[in-house]
Formats: sequence, structure tokens, C-alpha cells
Amino acid sequence: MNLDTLCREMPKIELHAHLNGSLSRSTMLSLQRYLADLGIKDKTNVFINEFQMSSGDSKTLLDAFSLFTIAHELTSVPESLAMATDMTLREFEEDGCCYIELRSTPRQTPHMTHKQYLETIVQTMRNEKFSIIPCLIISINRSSPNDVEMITNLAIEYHRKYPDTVVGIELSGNPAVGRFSHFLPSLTRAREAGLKVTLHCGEIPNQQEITEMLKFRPERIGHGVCIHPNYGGNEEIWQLLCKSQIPVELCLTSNVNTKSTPSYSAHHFKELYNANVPIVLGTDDKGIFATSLSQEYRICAETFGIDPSKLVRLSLRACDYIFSHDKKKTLSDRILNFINKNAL
Ligand code: 6MZ
Repeated sequence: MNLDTLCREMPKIELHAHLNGSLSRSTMLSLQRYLADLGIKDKTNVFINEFQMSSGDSKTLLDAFSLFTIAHELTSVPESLAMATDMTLREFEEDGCCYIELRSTPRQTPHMTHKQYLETIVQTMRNEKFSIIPCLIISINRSSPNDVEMITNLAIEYHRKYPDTVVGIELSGNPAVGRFSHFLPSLTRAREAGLKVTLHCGEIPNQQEITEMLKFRPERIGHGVCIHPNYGGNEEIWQLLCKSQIPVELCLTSNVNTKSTPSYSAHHFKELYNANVPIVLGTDDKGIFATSLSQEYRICAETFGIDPSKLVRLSLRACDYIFSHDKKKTLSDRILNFINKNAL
């Protein structure tokens, strides 16, 4: 089996994907047509072409945050949000993902409340028939500090109602804005209510915040770019991460395309992998970065010389880091079957 086929066919686990950053071009065009038919004025006509960041342009991580408003225009009514959720889950499914923890920030729009936003995604995940197992992580945006209590309350309410769908809470958004300490009490409350926590951590250098985050001991962190001393971190926080064994969600293309990392070969994947820090590959925003989870696995194998047997075991180990514990065995059995069938 060649590498492309292996990466597409092996069952994969996606643990770091933001819904509105994951909209593909074809999904966006469908949403745009749908909104036009409804007669809802939509300004995104011209802008869909701008919903992208590549390694060759001059856009940086901070520019990414203005791009999300393009997708947000298209998911501002419940029906188009449901379509976006459904189409995105099917794209992950077609790419060979067997389980996903999709994440999204509940938003109020002229057409729905925060609660209706959440309800729409949850009901789409629960009512449509998928072969992929969909779960939801509720996002808190660092740029909306006043929403944190309200979103935490919703997360707890929905976790109680649908514990097998709403599995976690996370902190994301522009890392240059806000302080982790502001969000800590709410995240602690969510955790005490049974939600698992993942934090965007070290996307930009900020040793004090990284220390606070690692000491909180989230169930996972995202990115972890600036932790190793060679990448804007220091020996102390690097050792803290290594000892904690907190799994890190790594998004190779996202880091390269936002210029957080100069190239694939300079990505901190290799430091984490060599130090046996638990890692899981993710896409982050597959729409903006024009990627897929199978592409991330292929790039990882090619860049770091990971052989097929080790590559598929990366996917297998991801089962240990998922937030819904009752699905671990089913998923790992599925990946083990693939390993055995293909003598990997
Ligand atoms: C930090 C990110 C992100 O929630 O509207 N988001 N936060 N770093 C990143 N790296 C590139 N990519 C996406 O999806 C879009 C939201 O996800 C967060 C941002 O808050 C963005 O507004 P949802 O579905």
C-alpha cells in the first residue's frame, strides 16, 4: 500500500478541529447558495477566496483571527449552521476519520441565541446518521472574556443532558489577547462538573502563561509550539511538559501556514516525539489551511521519516487521549484490526 492510500484508509482520530475554520470551499459555496435562496443578505461573495492562509503568503497567526468572520457570516442561521456541521463531519468521514471531537464557540447572531447555536450543533451530531463518531468540545474565545461564565454554564448544562456528545471545554482564540487567570475559575468549575479540558497553550511565547496552564493539568493541550527551549520556551517549562505527560494536539500545516513554525522540518513534532511526550495529529482549520487529517499524517511520515507501522500506531495511541472514555475500546479495536489486516 502506498503512503497516500495508507494515510487515507487507516482509521484516524481527529481531536483538534474548529468547526468554522474547517469549512471547505465547496461547503462554503453550498452555504452561500442556501443563504441567497433564503434571501439573507450575505457579504461573503467576494471574500470566500480570501478564506485561506498558505506558507507562501505574508499572513501570520494574528491575521487568521479576522478570517474566521468570513465563515461566521455563513453559519449565522440555525439551518446553515446545521448544514455546515453535517457537511464538515461528512468530509472528515470521507477522509477516513472514525472519531472526531469537533470544537466550536457558541455565538449569538441576529438569527439565534448562544443556546440555539449549541443546540443546533448537538442535534445535528445526534440526529444525522454518520459512520464517524462525532463529539463536541465547547470553545471559549479569549477575545470574549465577558462570555466565559455564560458559556461555561451552557457547557455544563449540555454535558449533563448529552454526556456522550458534549465531552469537553477548551480555551482558544487570539493568544495575544486576555489572560489565562481570568478563565481559570470557570474552567475549574467545568472540570468539576465532569467536562474534560484542553487549552491552546504556547501558540506564541509566554512562559508565565504556559507554566500556569501546565500546572492546571488540562487533559490535553493544543499546539505547544513555544515550550521547548529551541522554540521560544525554556528548559523549565519543557521539563514540566515532559514530566506531566499531558498529550499535545499537533497541527503541522496550521503552524507552518501561520508562520508559527518556519517549515515542516523545523516543527517541534520531532522534539516531542523523541522525548516520548504523548502526541496526536490534528488539522486545526482544514478549510483555511487547505488540508485534511490524512494529509497531516502523510506530511508527518514524509518529513520525519515515520514508517507505516509507527504511523498507524500514532493513530492507535490517540485513542488513549480521547475525552469519551467508553469509546476507547471500540476505536482501538478498529485500528488494531486495520493493523492486523495489513500486517503493519
Ligand atoms: C487559536 C483558533 C485557531 O469556534 O467559530 N481558532 N484559536 N488558535 C488557532 N490557530 C490557528 N484556529 C481557530 O471556529 C473558529 C474559532 O476557533 C478559534 C478562534 O477563536 C476562531 O474564531 P468556531 O467554530
